[in-house]
Amino acid sequence: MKMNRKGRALFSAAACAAAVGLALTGCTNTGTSTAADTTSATEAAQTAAPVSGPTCSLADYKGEKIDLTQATVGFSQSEKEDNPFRIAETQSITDEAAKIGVKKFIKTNAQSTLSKQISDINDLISQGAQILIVAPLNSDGLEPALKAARDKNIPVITIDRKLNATACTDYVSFLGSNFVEQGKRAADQLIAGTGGTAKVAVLLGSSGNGVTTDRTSGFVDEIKAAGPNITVVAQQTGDFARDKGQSVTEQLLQSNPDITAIYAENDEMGLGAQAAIIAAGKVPGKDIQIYSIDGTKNAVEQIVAGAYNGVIESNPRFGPLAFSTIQDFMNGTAVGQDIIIQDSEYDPANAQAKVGSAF
Ligand code: GZL
Repeated sequence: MKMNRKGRALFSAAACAAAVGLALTGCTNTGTSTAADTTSATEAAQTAAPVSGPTCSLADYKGEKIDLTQATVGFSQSEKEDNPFRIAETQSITDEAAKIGVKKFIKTNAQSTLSKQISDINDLISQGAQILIVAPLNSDGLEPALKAARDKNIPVITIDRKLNATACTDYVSFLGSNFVEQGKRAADQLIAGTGGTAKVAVLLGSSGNGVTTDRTSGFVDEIKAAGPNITVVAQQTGDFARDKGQSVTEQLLQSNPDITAIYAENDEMGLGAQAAIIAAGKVPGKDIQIYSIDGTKNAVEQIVAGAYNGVIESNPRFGPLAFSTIQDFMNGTAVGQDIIIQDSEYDPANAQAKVGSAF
């Protein structure tokens, strides 16, 4: 069977997708050798914006001063670790605990189940945790666990997703990104990359957390403000998962064959969408552009390969900042109630040079 160039590109991509389980990692989609930069990952440490808002001190919180090298620290992770964001986040916390020499470090994983996160946190408390680092699954619902910690004046540092609770009372501080800004920046990338004209499908994250709400509002509001010829033709959740991102995109492409761009609220869904685009006989990054948020190596490599169009970073490496915040807090320093990290971004112009910073 004689294939034209587009057919060859699709075939090689589909074959590659099949070979590597749709990750398309290290595969090229343009038929040219654009092997991604495989230099070792430079751990792109988080940088926080200067604290401007309210603060919280040990005295304010009514906690007791604890020496981390003599302490038991518990970490409650939310989602199952089949997403590089979660893997990198847990690794960062674990590595920093070891680097600091925490006497006892215990980590749990709620497997994306709220009831399990509540029981995990209660278990950490029963095992003697004197400080808790929590990556909340949802913005609401952790109240029973937060109360259990509060009753023992155990300080809770939240990372990653923000709780609908009271800082410096229910928890000490929130460390995380500005998710509205991430959505806005993704919209700006899409507007620039499409030349201002596109029919866009939005792959929403999981419901019940502020990350999805904010990444959606930031994106939609920026499209309204700066993309008059950009039309959002569909919004559907892919639950931050690759397989669901693929299945939802397959359906959306059938019901909206004129879609020319995808905005996925995390890279895993964006990579699932890429597989669906290939399966539909179209060329990702060209026939249908893809923009997402996180900064995983799998996605950034696809930008290098010309089969993906933009990624806004959501840096998961909270270890150093979480523990430096705890150290300051224990030394009596008033720490910010909201500590907002600054995120980088990847596009076709910089992806080759910056892929080593992806996770
Ligand atoms: C963001 C985090 C999000 C990631 C997704 O801080 O909560 O959850 O962007 C993950 O990859 O599912």
